[in-house]
Amino acid sequence: MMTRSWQEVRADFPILRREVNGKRLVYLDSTATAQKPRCVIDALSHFYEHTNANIHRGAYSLSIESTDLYEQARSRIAALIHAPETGVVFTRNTTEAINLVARTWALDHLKSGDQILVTELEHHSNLVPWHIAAKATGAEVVGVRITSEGRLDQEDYQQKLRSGKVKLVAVGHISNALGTINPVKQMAVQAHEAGAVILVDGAQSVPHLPVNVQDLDADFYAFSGHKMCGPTGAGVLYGRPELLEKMSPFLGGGEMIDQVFVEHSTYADLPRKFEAGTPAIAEVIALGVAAQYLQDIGLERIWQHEQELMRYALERIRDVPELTQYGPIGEDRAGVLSFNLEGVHSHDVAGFLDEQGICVRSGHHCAQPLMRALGVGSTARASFYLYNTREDIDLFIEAMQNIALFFKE
Ligand code: 7TS
Repeated sequence: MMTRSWQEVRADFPILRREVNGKRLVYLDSTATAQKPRCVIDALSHFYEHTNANIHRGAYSLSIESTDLYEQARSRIAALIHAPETGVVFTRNTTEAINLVARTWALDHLKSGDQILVTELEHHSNLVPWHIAAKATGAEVVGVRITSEGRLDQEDYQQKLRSGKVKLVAVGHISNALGTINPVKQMAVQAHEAGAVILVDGAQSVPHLPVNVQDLDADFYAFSGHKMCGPTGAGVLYGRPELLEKMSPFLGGGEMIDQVFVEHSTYADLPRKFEAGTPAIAEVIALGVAAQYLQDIGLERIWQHEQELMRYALERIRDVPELTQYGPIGEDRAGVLSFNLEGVHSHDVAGFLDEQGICVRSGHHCAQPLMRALGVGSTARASFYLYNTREDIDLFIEAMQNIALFFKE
């Protein structure tokens, strides 16, 4: 395939042509959700215009076509993350994928005296499900500390594993609030040596860099379609098939069964055992299209582009001396820039940027333990994706300089 320029890639995203508050839209919040390319938008309407029928039930052509497209999406996701198809379960999002494990594996395996090891970097959706599971089983949730640079303290991790009580490690691959890339491959080896299974929250990794769940040796890996240019409503849980096989089902109902009697039932083979009810068919199909779109451009190339933008942003923020950035400086940092402007609340920063058509998130980023560890109430956050350009960063810096000046006067 011909290598397309980043300007051509950017042109695939219709929303980026609109204006906000009379200004060119500068979208710097892909960490919250990514914009959608034309092919994904078209896949949704094409499905409803041409194919719409429920899956896995009809003997008629439309239903067979619909089922084929849905299963093709599974193959594309499996190829994207190098997983066997039996290990790819469609969920609504990362949150549901993690809750699935917390409501099945965790309830089946944990008991009083056991520990679930999380970290201070986690998004709330990789904390709260474990709090619920701990309450139900009597297990305890323990957290790995971060260093002052915003990295996981690996000594603390190893020391906590040595308690011998840890049955599950739940860790994010990339922090949504700081962009820290955690050494999850090494952490998986150590978790396994300690007799624990490891769940990796991949919400911020799968959209941005090549991921191979088998090479990482993750037992579970969760991510959301909407952060990787797919529609909302479709996400993924990868689970090691040997583990999924032995797990209790999450939701009961149609689709996930083999035989149903009045008094009891048996369950379908993987992965359908975990897909009860009519799924988000159109969204899953469009997610498959998004996965193909990212693969055609190349995840490694997308990663390099984001790294380049991040280096440029770190260089340019020197022009705003009132700005403090959080997070590690180095190879282990994704395209996420969390910052505060001296004396100005992050919500006000976001509001002023919005007046210039610039979208950034502000607040605690669903990472309250991290905010406490950093000793800040909130931050503003700019994040970069394949459609962002140096010009976006220039406009952002210019606007930040104006905000700083405004608050000085
Ligand atoms: N895990 C991480 C690391 C995330 O960044 C997010 C969403 C989730 C889990 C939850 O994803 P969901 O699709 O189930 O909602 N992060 C953000 C964010 O940073 N700003 O808005 C949502």
